[in-house]
Amino acid sequence: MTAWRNLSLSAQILIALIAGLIVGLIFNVLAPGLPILNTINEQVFGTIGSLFLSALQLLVVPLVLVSLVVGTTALSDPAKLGRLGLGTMIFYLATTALAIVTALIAANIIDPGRGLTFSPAENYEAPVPPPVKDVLINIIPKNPIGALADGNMLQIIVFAILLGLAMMLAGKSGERIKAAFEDWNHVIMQLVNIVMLFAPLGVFALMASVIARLGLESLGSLAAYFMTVFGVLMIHLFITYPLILKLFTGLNPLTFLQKMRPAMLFAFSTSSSNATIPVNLRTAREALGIPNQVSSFTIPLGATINMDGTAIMQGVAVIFIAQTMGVDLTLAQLGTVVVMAVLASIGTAGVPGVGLVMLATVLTQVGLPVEGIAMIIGIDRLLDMTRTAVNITGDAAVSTIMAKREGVLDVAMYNDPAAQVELD
Ligand code: DAS
Repeated sequence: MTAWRNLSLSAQILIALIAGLIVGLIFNVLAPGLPILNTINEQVFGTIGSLFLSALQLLVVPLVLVSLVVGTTALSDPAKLGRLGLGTMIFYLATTALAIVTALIAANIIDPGRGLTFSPAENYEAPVPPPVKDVLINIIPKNPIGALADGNMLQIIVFAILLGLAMMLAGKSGERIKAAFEDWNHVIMQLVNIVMLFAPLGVFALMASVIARLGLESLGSLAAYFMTVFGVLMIHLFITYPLILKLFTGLNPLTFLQKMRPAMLFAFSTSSSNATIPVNLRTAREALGIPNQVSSFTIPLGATINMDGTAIMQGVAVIFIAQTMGVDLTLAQLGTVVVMAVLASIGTAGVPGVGLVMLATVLTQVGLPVEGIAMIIGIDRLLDMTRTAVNITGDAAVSTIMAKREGVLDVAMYNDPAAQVELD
């Protein structure tokens, strides 16, 4: 037991994933001759998996409300709304939107969910999407408490943003409430960590349950999903970021990627943008030539509002889950996915697994059942490590662009191969 406890959460989840695959395959092969296995699968694995998915959903409303209020107050802080602040936010939101559009296009071309039929309940009915007019009219909640109770995510997001803006206009009272929300945000992050402690058990049960039900062919679709997300993450990392760096700074983007390696590795190992802030700050100041006056604002802000890698996973996951349920998302629904992923990433702090919690938000908004997460949760940790590395690289790329545009980038240091960060 102590050996297990000494393992990192990523290692525990990886072992749970492999165990779930093996047990699921055994059940899938033996169940026809041993019907009792179906009962065990549904009653035991199904129940544990549903409990874990419910725990993930439990986090969504408090996480979105609190982290978005905190995110909005940070964004609307007058001191930060100068040219640097506005420029940084525009670049962060634009790169995230570009990331998810790339993901949606790639997923629609590759069709990773093709051939896999997954329905959370036998009598699953694909929801009829509300017309765009209704979505827009209903975006402002008549009753914010009702929006929270119903988990109406777009209305919660609008309410959180308005509340955050109001706090910035409310002087001392706003300051006190903002401080309270910042405390709540810290508590909610601990709640995410508590739920993540059960991730190995949840991943094992969900993988065993899905593989027992869907068999080997589902592994093909899961591999297609994994490779689609991974492929778009690589496009964003090695094509999109170098292109925007070259376009907006004229600097050699290969130098940037080479100097980002320690921070990328740290983010990959921790699956946490927040934990990587110190390393990313050191990389900005000691290797990329970004002065403290810029990096001390752009890097922590990016760790919170800029999650390009997460948006990529959410874009592919929504298309994958819709495909396995035979749902063709309309253009309006795809637009909602882009808006939801960009808005949802604004407040969400960078801690392990938070992208999957936010995926529940996006799925709910386009009428897809959260149970679809059961198919992809097993391999999500591997993708979380990769997308966190992409998230923090995006933060450093925009920071480099902003420092160059402000005319304060130390170009000599940027081009100096000896200027590196060594992870001690
Ligand atoms: N692990 C999150 C981060 O730290 C990303 C995610 O969960 O998608 O950026």
